[in-house]
Parts: sequence; structure tokens; C-alpha cells
Amino acid sequence: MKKSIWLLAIVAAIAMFALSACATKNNANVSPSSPPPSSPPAGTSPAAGGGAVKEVTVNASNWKFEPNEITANVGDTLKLTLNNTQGAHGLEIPDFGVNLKNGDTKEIKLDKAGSFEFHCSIQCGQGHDSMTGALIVQ
Ligand SMILES: [Cu+2]
Repeated sequence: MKKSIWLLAIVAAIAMFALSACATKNNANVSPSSPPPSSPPAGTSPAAGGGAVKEVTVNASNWKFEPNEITANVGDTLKLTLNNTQGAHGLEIPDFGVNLKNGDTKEIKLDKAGSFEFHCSIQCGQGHDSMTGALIVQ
């Protein structure tokens, strides 16, 4: 019994050595000029599934979002950025589980149609409750 465990260990060690030697050889054979597969530049290319990538920056101030209406198509990916121009605000879209802080960017896959409310997620003062908008996916 003990003998067979030793044998197993030796076989495993040989296999690992052979694998690492093989990996080293393969690495040496890779030409440095062959580029790794890279994703196309962001913002201009269609996302997987055929939808477009739509980039929107929402500017938040006391006490409004600009724009306060975002429209896109089902299947699009919305790349949403929050930019506070005055005061401290957040942008929450509960239906998509999104809550952006100032300077945050989030890619949101728009997989359902409808009109989805967004609102400020930081208690920012007297106009806080009026800081709402809509994401319209059609
Ligand atoms: Cu607020």
C-alpha cells in the first residue's frame, strides 16, 4: 500500500515536470510580435448580442439631473456616468440595481423594455425629492 502511494507521487512529480517543461518551451516559441486577442475600442463597437453601446453622462446639480430622460433600445448597453457639477448626488436606478456615486461609470445591459425611474440616492437638501428622471427602454 505504502509503495503504491510512493509510486503515485513519483509519477505525479514526473508529470508536473514534463508539463512545466512543455509550458516553458511553448512560451519560448511564442513570437513577441503576435498581439494578444484584444477587445475593440470601447464606445463605438456593438456589444455582444448586436445591441449598440450608448454612452450617457448625467450631470447632477442642485436639484436636477441633466438630462433627466434617457432613451435607448432593448438590447443596448448603456454606459452611464454620473458627474456632479454642484452638490453631492447619487444616481440610483432600482430596476437595474444601479447606484452611481460621483464619477462612477457603469455598463447596464438593457434587457427589458419599459420606463424605469431613476432618482438621487444621497440626501442632498431641500430639492432632493425632485431629483428624478426616467430611463426609457423601447
Ligand atoms: Cu439628493
